[in-house]
Amino acid sequence: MSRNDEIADRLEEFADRLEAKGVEYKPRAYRRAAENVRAFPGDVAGLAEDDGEAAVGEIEGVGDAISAKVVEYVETGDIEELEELRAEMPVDVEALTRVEGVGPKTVGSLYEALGVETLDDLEAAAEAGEIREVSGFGAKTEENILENVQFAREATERESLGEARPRGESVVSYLDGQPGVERVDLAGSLRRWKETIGDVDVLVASDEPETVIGAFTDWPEADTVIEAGDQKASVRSGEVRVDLRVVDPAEFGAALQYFTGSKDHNVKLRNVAIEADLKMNEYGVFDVSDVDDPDADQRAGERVAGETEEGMYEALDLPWMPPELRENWGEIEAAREGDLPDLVTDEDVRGDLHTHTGWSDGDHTVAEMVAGAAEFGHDYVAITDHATGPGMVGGVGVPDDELREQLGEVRAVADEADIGVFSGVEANIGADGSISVADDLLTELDVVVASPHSGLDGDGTDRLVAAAEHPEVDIIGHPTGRYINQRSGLDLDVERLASVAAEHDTALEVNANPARLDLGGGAVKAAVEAGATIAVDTDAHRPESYGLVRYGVHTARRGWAEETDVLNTRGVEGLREFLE
Ligand code: DGT
Ligand code: CA
Ligand code: CA
Ligand code: ZN
Repeated sequence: MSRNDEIADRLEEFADRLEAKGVEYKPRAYRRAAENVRAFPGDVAGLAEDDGEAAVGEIEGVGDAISAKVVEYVETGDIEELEELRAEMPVDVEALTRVEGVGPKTVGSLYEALGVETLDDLEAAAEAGEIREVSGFGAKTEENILENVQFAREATERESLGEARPRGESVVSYLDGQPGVERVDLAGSLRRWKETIGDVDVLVASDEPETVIGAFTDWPEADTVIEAGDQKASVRSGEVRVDLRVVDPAEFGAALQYFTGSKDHNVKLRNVAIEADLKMNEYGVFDVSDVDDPDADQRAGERVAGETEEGMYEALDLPWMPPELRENWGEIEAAREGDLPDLVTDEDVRGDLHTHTGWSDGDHTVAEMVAGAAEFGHDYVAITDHATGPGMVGGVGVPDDELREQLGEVRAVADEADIGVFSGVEANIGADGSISVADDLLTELDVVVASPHSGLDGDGTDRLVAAAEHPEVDIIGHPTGRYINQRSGLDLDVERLASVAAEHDTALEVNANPARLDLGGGAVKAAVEAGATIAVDTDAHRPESYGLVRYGVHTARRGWAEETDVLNTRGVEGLREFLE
């Protein structure tokens, strides 16, 4: 988490706590300030340190009162008024509001009526039937809470990949080049690009563990040192726990393999080793055929591998496999058969087929979004602003007549652009699977993304199947509508959806925004197996977001997608063929 995110989180907490108390208007101001601080291109904390309140107050949406609080936070590490609010109503507002349907106002009411402070309290109150007795609440709310509380509990314990990945990369680049560091790499779920991360695991190969541990605990982004030993240490950086292990360079490959996991992958591999009279662990692979008691010593037997990860797999007669595959979803069997997929890479992606401009809820013009795509290195981009329809509240959606007007602008930009520019729309999929844009307009547009934006619970298969069958729909956008750690989205029979999509030449999206990653890895695997084409798109609302595509690519890799499975690895001509 960047320092901007950290400040924004505090401002959002402020807003939540004010709202829980029933304060009007002010929460909106804090939320708006939080949003602008989060999106601010510079370092707000640095600005506060160097130039003080006045400079912070220059940020859009940040008034005098809030800029003073930002400066106070940067200087002291907390905000007195916020601490008072916490003392006044000692609720875990962040955890509680993670329960779908529970907002700050609900938190306030349940605290006043029942003394609910934590997720455990909330669950207990719902189970006891106490919530339906509170005025303004009903049995439905209570059921909803019981259904969603576990999801929220897990969410509070795990960070999103989008938060954790930059932290992990930052610590790796910091350690790389520190004295004594021979090799450094990420391990764990972060190296596997899992969509949520329990903690960040980092491995260093070194003969000077003390020096390395010292450098690690001095990492400027480390807020607190949780523990520091001879070979390992843990720090907290923002919301993320970072675990470092320092290992003997001769055993780095073994440690990297072991600590990358997943646990299920490792368990399966260890059995493969045992069958071959080998012992595999975090120190290496050892031939134990002449050893009486292989368990007596971790390094018993003759070392066959350990220095490199490739060597570890080779010792088992297996090819090295990309970390994204290591979930025991069949990769070891596939490796034995020589059937591992040749995974799509970041470099394979040639364009983005889902982007927004100021015509809907983006911040930029068509020309700016196109220029951004070109600068990112794309060969083409599709402009797909929101249509009106179910789920488009607050005037975000663009009515059909304005979309027609926009089409003129997109075509004009396309004439001037150095890259391919496709006109498009992001239509809404209604509860009955209907598409929220007139057919004759859809026909005129190059790319039609159709996405669910409302009614995002229960089973969505029929709805999305209907949309995938629509002759003008090219891509189903963020199919489940989930928000990582916030809402689980629609349940889908992915296999059925994917086979219909394949039949109708409709692609299924991997929305690369790390708040979504939708479809996720497991669903991509089912979709690809059923023959569907995948589109990896960022849903960019500003040019800086094109870079998020890597989160989508690695999610597609977790789903075994190859270059040929992904629509936007094609060149302009290949893409046109698919769209027609
Ligand atoms: P996370 O942190 O919950 O997102 O997931 P991981 O996979 O990063 O798990 P973590 O941090 O507990 O441990 C890192 C890796 O170390 C894990 O992927 C596999 C390995 N590992 C940890 N504990 C065990 C274990 O008890 N058995 C085996 N075979 N491997 C383990
Ligand atoms: Ca981990
Ligand atoms: Ca760990
Ligand atoms: Zn979108």
